[in-house]
Amino acid sequence: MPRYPAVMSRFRAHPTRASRSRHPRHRAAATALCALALGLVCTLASANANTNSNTNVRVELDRFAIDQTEVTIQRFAEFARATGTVTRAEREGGGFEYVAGWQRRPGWTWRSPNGPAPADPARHAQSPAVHLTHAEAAAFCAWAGGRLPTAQEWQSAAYTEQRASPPAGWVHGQRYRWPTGHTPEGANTSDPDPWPRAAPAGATRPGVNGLYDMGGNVWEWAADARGTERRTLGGSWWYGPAQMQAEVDAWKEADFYAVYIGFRCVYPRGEVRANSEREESLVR
Ligand SMILES: [Ca+2]
Repeated sequence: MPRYPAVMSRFRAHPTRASRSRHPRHRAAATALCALALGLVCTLASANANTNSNTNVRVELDRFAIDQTEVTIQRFAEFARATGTVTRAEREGGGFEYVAGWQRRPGWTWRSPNGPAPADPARHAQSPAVHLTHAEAAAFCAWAGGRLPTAQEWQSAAYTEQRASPPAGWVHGQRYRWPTGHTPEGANTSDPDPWPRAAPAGATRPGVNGLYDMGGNVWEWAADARGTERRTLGGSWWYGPAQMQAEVDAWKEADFYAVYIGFRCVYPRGEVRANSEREESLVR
C-alpha cells in the first residue's frame, strides 16, 4: 500500500480537522476575477455564470506572471483532453487521504477529488485539481506555456505586494507575514470557515497581489528538488494557518498524489497575448 514513508513521516502530528467546529462567517462573495484592477490580465474568457469566476487569469508581477488561482479541474480537463493524459491516480486506483496514515481512496482523482461527483458540476469544475504528481503538474504548466514556480518565486508572489497601485489596505513593496496580509484571516484552513474541504477558485478572500489561496486551500507543488522529493508551499484546508507562513519547509515525494496537493504555474511576463491565442485554439 502507500509506499511513501518519507512523506508519511512529514505528516505526523496533524491536528484532526474533523474534530474542529466549523462556522460560516464573514467571507467576501465570489469575485469577478476579470474585473480586477491594474496589473491583472485575463487570458481566456471562460467565466462561469454559476461561480462568477474566471480561473485562467494571470497576474503580472515584477519578474514573471502567475496564475491568480490554483489550477482548477476545468483547466486540467482541457489539458487532459488535448494531450490524452491519464494520471497515475487514475491508473493506480485512486489518490490518497490521510486518516491515521495514508489511505488510498478508490476513484478519488483530479476529476472527482473527494469521491462521488458533487451535486453542482459547475462549482465542482472550479475546485482545485489535486491527486496529481509533481510531473503531472509540471506537464500541465508546460502545456499552458509556463512552468512550476521555484519556492523563491512563489514566495515573492505570496508575501510581497508588487502591484504598482494596489487597492486600499495593501502597500506596494511591503512583505506580509501571511499570503492573506497581516493576518491569516480569509484563508481556507482547518480553522472555522465555510469550506469543509477545498474551496472553489475565487471563493476565498484575495490576498497579496490579488492572488487567491496562496495560503491554505491546497498545497502547491514547487520546482525545488531535494533528492526524490519536491517542495510544497502554502498549507492546505487540512492544516491550521501556521502552515501558510514562509518558513514552513514541507516536502513530498515527487511521485506522490493526494487530496491536499494542487499547484499553479508561472509564465514569462509579456506573453499574455500569445498564451491567450494558444489556449483559445486548444479549447475550441
Ligand atoms: Ca494553496
